[in-house]
Amino acid sequence: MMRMPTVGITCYPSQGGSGVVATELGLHLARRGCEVHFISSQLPFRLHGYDRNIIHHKVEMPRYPVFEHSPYTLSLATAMVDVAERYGLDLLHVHYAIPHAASAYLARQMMSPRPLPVITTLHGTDITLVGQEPSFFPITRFVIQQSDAVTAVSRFLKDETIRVFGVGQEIQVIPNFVDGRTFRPRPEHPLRDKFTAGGRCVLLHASNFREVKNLPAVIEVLAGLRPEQPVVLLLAGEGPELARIRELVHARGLDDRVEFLGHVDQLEEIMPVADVLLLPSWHESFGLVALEAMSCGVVPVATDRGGASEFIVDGHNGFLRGPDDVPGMVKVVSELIADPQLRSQVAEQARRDANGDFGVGCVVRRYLELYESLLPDLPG
Ligand code: GMT
Repeated sequence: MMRMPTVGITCYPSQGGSGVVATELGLHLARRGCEVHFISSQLPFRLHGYDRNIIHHKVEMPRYPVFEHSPYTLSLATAMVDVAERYGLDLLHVHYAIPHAASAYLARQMMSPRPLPVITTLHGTDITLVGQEPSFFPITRFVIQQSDAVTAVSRFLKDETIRVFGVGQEIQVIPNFVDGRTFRPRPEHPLRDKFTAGGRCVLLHASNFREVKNLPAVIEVLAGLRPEQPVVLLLAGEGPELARIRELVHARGLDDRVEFLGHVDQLEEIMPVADVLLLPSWHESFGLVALEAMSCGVVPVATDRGGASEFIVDGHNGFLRGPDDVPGMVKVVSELIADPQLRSQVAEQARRDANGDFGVGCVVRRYLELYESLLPDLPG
């Protein structure tokens, strides 16, 4: 029997979907017997505690007076080679193309002739926004073409990658996943009483507060509800839009209906308190937070632009609306507030669907199969 591969994983360590997916994948691979080496600028934020199969390697970035900016991409490539040599990595799996796939390409060249297959997982804005900047476009295309395998988190993202970059090689769709034991309904949640006082329905938005998340629409949905509808909106996260959104909440006279929670490290601790998740982004290549909400039995009302429609079936396990269709979102949320039976019916379906094809077991197996296909000679 083949031994389990020794895997190097690189991701952004700060809050963001791609770092969450990479870290959770690493944790689950380690549980299945892989030795996993995280190589990144900081400890990924969901990686805490000791695991005998996981080692984190911090990328050192020397300061030098000549450098205006320390060349992280080069330091990362050097760290990848160092870890590959010291621990006998079988492959590198990088999450988010820029600059991680470029560093991995360099590392593979430096290791040659010893093979070090590179898998690049595309997450979203690396293709839909950043990668299309003229200064990044050619190198993004190049590193995608040079990867030994490329995966995308949705069919939408795969199609976008082919359309925008005109790349010809195979891109495998391996969707994001959720662990139903961590993200689960908690009807007896100690915070529920605090937020549901007076029979209030709890709406939640959780993100990194960037423009693409379309936060003004979240506030306008709340403003569009009738004053007598009992509701509270929880806003979890922080980012560049936060100050503007605080002002908007105040200007719309909604201070007493909104709670700013700040950065929440472990979303699973607050998510089950909510009834409805609002995610009206201008686009989402996947929308992991909506899947996590579904697993907690929270009804998603999400953007119809991007990959969320690959796991949300409108009216069945959640709702899809255009990012500028505020009246449409208000209508759906009003119906959910007024009809607890509809809410629980959709929520139950959401929980079931999130833990089927998008459950951690199914998806981690698919990554392992991909690794094995690239390592036919892995010794026993
Ligand atoms: O936009 C974010 O929230 C962060 C970003 C990232 O790469 O860290 O998220 C992207 O990757 C997530 C994980 O695959 C997806 O669930 C998000 O939909 C995607 N964001 C966008 O496409 C805007």
